[in-house]
Amino acid sequence: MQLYHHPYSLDSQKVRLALEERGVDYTSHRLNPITGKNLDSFYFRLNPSAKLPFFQNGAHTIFETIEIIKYIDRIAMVSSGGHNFTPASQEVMEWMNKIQEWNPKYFTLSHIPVKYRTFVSKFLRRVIIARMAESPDLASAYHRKLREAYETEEKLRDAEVVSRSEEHLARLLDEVESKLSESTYLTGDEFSLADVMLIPVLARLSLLDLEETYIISRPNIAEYWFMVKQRPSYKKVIGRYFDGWRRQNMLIKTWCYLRVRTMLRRY
Ligand SMILES: N[C@@H](CCC(=O)N[C@@H](CS)C(=O)NCC(=O)O)C(=O)O
Repeated sequence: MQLYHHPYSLDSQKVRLALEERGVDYTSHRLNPITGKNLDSFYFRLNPSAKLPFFQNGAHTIFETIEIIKYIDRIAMVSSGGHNFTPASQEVMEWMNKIQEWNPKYFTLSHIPVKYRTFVSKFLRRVIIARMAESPDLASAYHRKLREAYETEEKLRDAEVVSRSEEHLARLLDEVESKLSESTYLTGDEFSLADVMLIPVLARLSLLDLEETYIISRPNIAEYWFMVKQRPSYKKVIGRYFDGWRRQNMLIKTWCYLRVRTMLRRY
């Protein structure tokens, strides 16, 4: 089983947490979307949307986060022979879908200083153009990606788009806060796939230095966040890249890569 993912990608984090929690083995392929590695032609041929995560098991390919997680859950159930296994309940599925409905893209980008955001976006447009020249047979897919990049920039200039995303997130977190007043985890006293979906959202808020506004202000979520960070799966998938000094380290490395490539005009 092959997983194309990256620690920066929130949806990839969800899938990797599910793999760790369910103890499923896989071959990992890291493609950094900030440096445009997901735009390489080999990946475009596998997955024309160039998005992450992407899952492949033999001839079977899956592009959607929730579908990948459901597949992982089935594999884990089959390989355990059904022991100690309860399939995801209706409630777990509802929470998974509800969390997935919040798209972190505009929210995240709107919290990145304009200077960095513009630099990365220009870099990625150049990567797309360079890859298109190398693989003219993929031109239409690359053109679509370029249009997508311009559309994202346009949407970010629309204050309505950003505030809608903020309101959506606040509503979701309010609902989580109220649910966590009744149970330890999102859907009861046992950790479930609904928690797997929620943890990366909280990690994103923490990465953007927004814990105070969105997490600490909600005491049940704050307590939950502290608790789930102790899990080995969190440490392996997220903590190892973003806790404490590691966060600066990771961001600086990516930033230096982009600066050097831009200076050398190598895209
Ligand atoms: N439909 C996909 C969406 C995944 C998605 O939006 N991935 C983002 C990162 S979390 C991505 O690949 N962004 C890079 C790009 O769009 O080029 C899913 O449900 O998994």
